[in-house]
Amino acid sequence: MDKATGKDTQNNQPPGYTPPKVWTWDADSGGRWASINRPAAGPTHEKPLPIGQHPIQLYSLATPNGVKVTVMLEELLALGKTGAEYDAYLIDISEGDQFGSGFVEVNPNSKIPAMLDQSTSSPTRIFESGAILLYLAEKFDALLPADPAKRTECLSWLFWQMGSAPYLGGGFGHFYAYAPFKIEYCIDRYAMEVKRQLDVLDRHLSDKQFMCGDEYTIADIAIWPWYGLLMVDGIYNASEFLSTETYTHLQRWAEKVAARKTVQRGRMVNCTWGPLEDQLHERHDASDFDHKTQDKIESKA
Ligand SMILES: N[C@@H](CCC(=O)N[C@@H](CS)C(=O)NCC(=O)O)C(=O)O
Repeated sequence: MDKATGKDTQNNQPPGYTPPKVWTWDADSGGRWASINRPAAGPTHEKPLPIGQHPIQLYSLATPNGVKVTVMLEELLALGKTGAEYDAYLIDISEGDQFGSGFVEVNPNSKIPAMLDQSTSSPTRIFESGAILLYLAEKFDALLPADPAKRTECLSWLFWQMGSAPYLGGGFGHFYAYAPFKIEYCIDRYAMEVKRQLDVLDRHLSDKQFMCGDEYTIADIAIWPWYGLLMVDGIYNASEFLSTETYTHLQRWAEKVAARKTVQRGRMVNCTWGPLEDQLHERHDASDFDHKTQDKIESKA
């Protein structure tokens, strides 16, 4: 420990490391996403996006942010909103598809999910999962309460999710599951914050069925793929580490949402891992769930 600064540089990684005056990119820093991460925006290669027949074109992958949108579209279709028919194309972020020129035109931030609505007078691009959920809810007048006070509460939770989940994914998930070595300081910092967030949700759900009361809304659709999946061990295998079973109201909500047919369908779209029968790499028609899952495709090959 340096008495003057109060800093413990010997425990730095590597020992004695102090950040230089100006940071420079040292290519591969290790970790699961090291090969695709880079400190600049914009396309790296020419690659137009495919475009299908349906009003909605989705370019995505079944990570929690992607699942929000496929669940939303499946919910809308289940409500009879036929204008929500969609083509879902796979964007493989481990291969750098998010840096293709066509994708960057739809999302300058190079992250899935990104969407194109072809039913407007000129195609409308929408990026950021929260903005996509709000756009679809307003377009189809569904899953967002009409009453101003309830709508405001719903949007507060939607934006809560957008601000909070990076601590769960980029913070806790990264250091607990993906970093090339375990760093107690980082894991402790983010485990503490994630447990605080789980407690926020648990207390809120103690006297209601869904995030905004009795109505299932885009707040549930946004929150479940992160916090609901964490509760049912769908991400990071961390439920034991975080003692998630102690959040009983949240657990009840997580299981109730997980049981929805629309959620089960949404989770399958653009999914490239797990059991083959749960992987629907691309979705262009409702019947694809019956005929085009990876188990069926591979058994024909
Ligand atoms: N705030 C964005 C976050 C999107 C995001 O982080 N997407 C990740 C997958 S979950 C991604 O595309 N990562 C690719 C990369 O970082 O290059 C949203 O909610 O849409």
